[in-house]
Amino acid sequence: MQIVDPEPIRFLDDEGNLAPSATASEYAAELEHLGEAELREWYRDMVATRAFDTECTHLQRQGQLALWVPSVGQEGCQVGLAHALEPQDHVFPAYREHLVARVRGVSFIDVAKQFRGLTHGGWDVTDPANGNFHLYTLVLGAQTQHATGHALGQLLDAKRRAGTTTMDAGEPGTETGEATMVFYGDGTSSQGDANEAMVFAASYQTPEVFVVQNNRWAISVPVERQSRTPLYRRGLGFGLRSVQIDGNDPLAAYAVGRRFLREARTGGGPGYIEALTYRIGAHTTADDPTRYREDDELAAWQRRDPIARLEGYLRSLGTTDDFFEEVRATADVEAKQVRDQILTAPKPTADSMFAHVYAEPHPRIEEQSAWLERYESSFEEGAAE
Ligand SMILES: Cc1ncc(C[n+]2csc(CCOP(=O)(O)OP(=O)(O)O)c2C)c(N)n1
Ligand SMILES: [Mg+2]
Repeated sequence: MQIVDPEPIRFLDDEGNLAPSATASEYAAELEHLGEAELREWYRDMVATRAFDTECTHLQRQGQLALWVPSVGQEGCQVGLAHALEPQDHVFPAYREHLVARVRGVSFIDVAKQFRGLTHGGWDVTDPANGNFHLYTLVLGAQTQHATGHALGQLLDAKRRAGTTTMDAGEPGTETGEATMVFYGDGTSSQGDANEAMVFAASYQTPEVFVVQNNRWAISVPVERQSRTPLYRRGLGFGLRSVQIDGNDPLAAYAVGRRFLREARTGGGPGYIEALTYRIGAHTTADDPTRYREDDELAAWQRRDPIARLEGYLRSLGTTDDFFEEVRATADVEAKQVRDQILTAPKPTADSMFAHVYAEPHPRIEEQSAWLERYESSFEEGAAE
């Protein structure tokens, strides 16, 4: 059977001209309240993240970070989706969502610290200042399970508030007022975890939005190897509302993200967004993409840079050079601050690794902590042989 895929949803063309696809019209109302001032802040987020990201790559090359995971090229979908979230929503990232972290309130320095081994667990997810932005997850797909579990909890809480205690599968319609968004990649879509998370999401109609940033590569494996069909059709197969968007168009990401999140919060069940984008840089600083990618492919995507695209749109609205220059200069200062701060940031004490294992004191943990203290002090001068 021949299935014809609809055109990916987009509002802006590669130059940033307003040129909505036919598939975009049903989402256009989501953009009506947006003004130039807000779009300028999105632009600032994108440029600041790219400057930070580039600085971290340099820091790694200079031996100051153990590893870095670049997000260059993927700022378009990230900025639109990040701004589509409401403060009460929760976000479960993979490891490349630096811009989403910024918008949710996690500082760049906290993101960078993980890659210098200065923290045993990233930022404090219980601190509301961190915007319900959960920890980076390097075990591919594990975060999809955490997200669906969390969304099930949001659903149960709402049911309890409404006086219901049953948890029947397949019952849409519970207003939760909050949603969960989970990010993962095209390669991760093949993990069992990611597929199981969708089964539970569909069965229980969780208030959740799955976001697959299809950046065309899973390290050296092209997306064609992961799936014979476009990835959004996998979401459809599980019974999720699923669409494909132009992932370098911030407006498309915002419009679809906002609609899907609202539907999730108001009892409409889970959705699935496949954002077509591209990883311009290496997979991580431990990777050399020139060994498996063609220069032409890279060049074609460089011409579709999401930052240049939003710049084009802002210029068409009347934003002038002085704004863009100020944003770039401020981003450079911010990136330089991260460099200065990370080089002098204190190391955590070794026993801080025990601090958050349990909420309350625990004899096994106390025993291990005491052992570590004895072991460490055995290196002190004058310690017994
Ligand atoms: C369970 C598991 N298997 C394998 C790896 C090694 N690994 C790390 S990233 C990666 C590719 C992921 O590709 P994708 O999901 O497309 O995300 P991207 O890195 O492109 O954003 C692999 C195989 C891992 N971290 N976890
Ligand atoms: Mg990928």
